[in-house]
Amino acid sequence: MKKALITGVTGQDGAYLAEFLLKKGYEVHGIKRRSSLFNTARIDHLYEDPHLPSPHFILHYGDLTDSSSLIHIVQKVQPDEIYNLGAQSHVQVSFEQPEYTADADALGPLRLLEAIRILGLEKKTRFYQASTSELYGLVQEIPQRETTPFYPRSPYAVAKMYAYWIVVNYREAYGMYACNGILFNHESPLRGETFVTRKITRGLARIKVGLQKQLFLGNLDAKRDWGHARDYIEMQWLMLQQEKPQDFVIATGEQFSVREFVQRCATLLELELTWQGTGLEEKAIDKDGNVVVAVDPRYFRPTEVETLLGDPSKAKRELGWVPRTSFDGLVKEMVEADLNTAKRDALAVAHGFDAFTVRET
Ligand code: NDP
Ligand code: GDR
Repeated sequence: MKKALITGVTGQDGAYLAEFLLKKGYEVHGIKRRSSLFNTARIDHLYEDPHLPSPHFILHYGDLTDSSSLIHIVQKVQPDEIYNLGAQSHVQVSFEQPEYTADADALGPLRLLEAIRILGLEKKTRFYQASTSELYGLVQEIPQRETTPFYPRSPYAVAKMYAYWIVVNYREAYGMYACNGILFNHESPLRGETFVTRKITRGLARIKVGLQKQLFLGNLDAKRDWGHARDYIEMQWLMLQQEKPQDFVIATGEQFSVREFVQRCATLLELELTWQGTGLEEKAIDKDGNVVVAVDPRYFRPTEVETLLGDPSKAKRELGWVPRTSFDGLVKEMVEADLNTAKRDALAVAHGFDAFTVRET
């Protein structure tokens, strides 16, 4: 039985990947951080009683900023594959916590690669690094492919650029099987509530059932190449099953603006929005004249990535990978999931209970 170790197992991709690998028959180990509240909601359905004779899903406490915890875990697990999905993954937050972001996102992967080396596992353990389209930042070519030059535009992207190159360097220097998946934005009902897609599906669903009045957003003109996380994690696994390690762009090849994402969700929810004004004054108004979506400069970034569009042809050509979920399919799945939750919360409120709320970021 193959063993996989996933950092960031409590995140969106970690949850999908853990489930995927368990179905493939792997023994899956995940690293979770100590937190004062439970942080395993996305993987609770995979939980196995550790008292059972041979559990297939095992969690370990650790942190990407703590080498000793990583070395201990890698030594104990002796994984065939490590998927480094853990990161401070919010671009805007990285402007507020640049040093921590560099520690977790740049030095974290270095610590894992060193753990593999220190333990003499270079020939056994294959390594996947969650690289990102944010590396392209101020884009130098449209669409972006594996050979497009990088121009990172945030502390997050700069940290991920170090990670990208240290993976390439360890592959070349020590012959390690280590790859970068340069993944464009991918979303799902499990997406964190402060990323723009989930913020929109959740916010508009709550507005629909009367739990919230307005949704405040930043740059409505930003364009992204949005895919479904479920499709993208399959590619992470495929990258580690090849004869030779390589880096791949994973994207849909289609892009939409944040405004278009809002509009698609509003249409599904029958909110009948009309757009007015431009720039900071832009708003979307419903048929009763209520301002449903407004712009808040708090959500603008000091340096923005205005447009991203990926070219996944290498992945298609060499791995036979094509994304399965369309943009409309993704939006529909996210809206339906958030509408269900909003209806449940509205029912709780109607019966005098507090509905679960999330602060905006
Ligand atoms: P999430 O933010 O949903 O998950 C991040 C995970 O990393 C969480 O499990 C989090 O733990 C964990 N984590 C954060 N800091 C540390 C730390 N110091 N030590 C150990 N674990 C830590 O991200 P996604 O699942 O969306 O993304 C997965 C990876 O892919 C990330 O590296 C991200 O940067 C990258 N990526 C994501 C893309 C996307 O569109 N989703 C696109 C391209 C790259 P906790 O739950 O405790 O917070
Ligand atoms: P991104 O995702 O920065 O691309 O990083 P995010 O959803 O945060 O932003 C996408 C675009 O939407 C604009 N935007 C807003 N963003 C947020 N979060 N909140 C808002 O209110 C808002 N209004 C407009 C942003 O300015 C941006 O242009 C994600 C993360 O998952 C990274 O970890 C990953 O590497 C990249 O995708 C690929």
